[in-house]
Amino acid sequence: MTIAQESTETTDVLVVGAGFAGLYMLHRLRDLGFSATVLEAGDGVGGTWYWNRYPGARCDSESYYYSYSFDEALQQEWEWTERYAEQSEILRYLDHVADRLDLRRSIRFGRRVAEAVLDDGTGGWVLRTDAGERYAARFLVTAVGCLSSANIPRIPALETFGGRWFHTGRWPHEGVDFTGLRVGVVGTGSTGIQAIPVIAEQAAHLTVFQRTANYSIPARNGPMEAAFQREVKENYAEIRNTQRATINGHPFHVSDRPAFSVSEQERTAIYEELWGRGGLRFRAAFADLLTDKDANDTAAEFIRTKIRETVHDPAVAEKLTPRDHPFATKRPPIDTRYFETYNRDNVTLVDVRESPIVEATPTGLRTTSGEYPLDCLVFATGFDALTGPLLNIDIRGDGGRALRDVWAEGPRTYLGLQVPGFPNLFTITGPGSPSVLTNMPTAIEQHVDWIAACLRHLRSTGSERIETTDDAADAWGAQVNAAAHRTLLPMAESSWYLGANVPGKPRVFMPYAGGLAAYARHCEEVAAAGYDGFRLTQVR
Ligand code: NA7
Repeated sequence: MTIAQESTETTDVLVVGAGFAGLYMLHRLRDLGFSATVLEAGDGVGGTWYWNRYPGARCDSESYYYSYSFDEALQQEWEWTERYAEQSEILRYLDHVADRLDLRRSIRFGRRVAEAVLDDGTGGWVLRTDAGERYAARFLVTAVGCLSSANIPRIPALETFGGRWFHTGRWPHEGVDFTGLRVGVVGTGSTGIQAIPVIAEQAAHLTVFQRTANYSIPARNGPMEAAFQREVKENYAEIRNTQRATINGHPFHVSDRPAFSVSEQERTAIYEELWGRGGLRFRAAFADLLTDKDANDTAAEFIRTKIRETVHDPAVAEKLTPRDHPFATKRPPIDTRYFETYNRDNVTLVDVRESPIVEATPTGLRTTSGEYPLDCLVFATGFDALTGPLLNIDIRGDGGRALRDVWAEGPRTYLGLQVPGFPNLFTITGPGSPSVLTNMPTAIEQHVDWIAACLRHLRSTGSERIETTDDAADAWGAQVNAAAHRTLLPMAESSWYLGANVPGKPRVFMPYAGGLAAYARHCEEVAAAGYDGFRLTQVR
């Protein structure tokens, strides 16, 4: 054994991360008879749902389909309690899965991977944690999530701020009591929109620092009705098939009628009906909302009217009205009484595009329009999405080349699954795959199943190395770019899909916008053609 030194734990496969992706990957690997270890930075399973414990944290996809589909008994026995599960319920679910499948014995908790180096001699991977422990395996699978690297704004003099500050994605496990406090929230993305109404109810005063006004649809959360739960369970096979057959991995299809195929009156009635039902289905109202700007304008204007109707102060309503990007070209949030929150006496909205944040002070935040006194600050400022979680690890491939250098101009992958020059490394929901444009568990299951089948193929053909080629990655990159430009998505210039939220990050549209079903078909064809675009090397 040359991959490992004596103190190195060695397995066939190493998986980094024990969220939805890592847990299922481990289960599939075990099923296939591979030895595998999962390295997880947290002290428990859950990934996203382990770290994001901020007030109001819940999933924007409905609970009955934001879940695993691979285990019929699991989906029959688990009882969701709400239409949208809150963070603690999803964490309970993942804990249950880990116990049920006896996964914990292969997971090393509290291990943050700092470095992953391809051993040129053996062709395997050697990982080092930040505590200096070493792990080795022939194959490495990253299951690090797309939204796990916190984006903390560089506010001058933040270290002088006398109160506590938090990022929503690293929320203290013991919670935060805002009673009697003057709280500032920076950010009005999906997270801020969930947290703001809840914090406003507890805090003495809440000041919201908004950079970009956002479209948001009411979630209409509520308890999971027993009859609906029964109906879902009876029809799970069909529901899962629909999820796999759609663009976003949801159990409903985007309408095939264009927005202007109906009269204005009918269109408004359709929007009203979907607004009343709540949730992400609103985006599926018409076929062309994401491809035709005029069609999109009809949905955008409908939402703007709702904002004006809801928010009593016209000046505040105007600030909350999104105008700089088409509807759903940034991740569309859903909410519970978000716009209504601005009618409260204890809530102030500050537009930081109009009056930018200048610096933190010992007693608050100063913008160009003055100082706002605060006892604590909440950064709902999102993530260094997709590439951040991978680049936080110093990944070195062939010839010691660093992924950070290889991706200096933006990510380059084949299918979001592999990177040329990084053999035997698979990236679950990596950049270039549909990932964040979908219901994540559905995209994760598709990737894990594909990787598992690939590893089985390598074993059965006596192959010890798989590596994608430059040509395949270039061709795929062109397809990712073309798919994005067939939509309006690139029009949102400040979107994290483009990396625009992180100063200095290259502007490249990262997820594959051609739809999950088409993507999965393509991956199947690649495998069926003998792993077209990959080079497989047999054992010598
Ligand atoms: P998002 O969607 O990236 O939202 C972050 C918000 O924070 C957004 O309003 C940003 O404004 C704002 N932001 C970021 N940096 C700053 C600075 N420096 N100053 C002021 N405002 C800032 O992250 P979320 O956590 O809300 O959602 C991420 C995903 O998590 C979501 O899609 C769900 O899947 C769950 P901007 O729009 O960039 O102008």
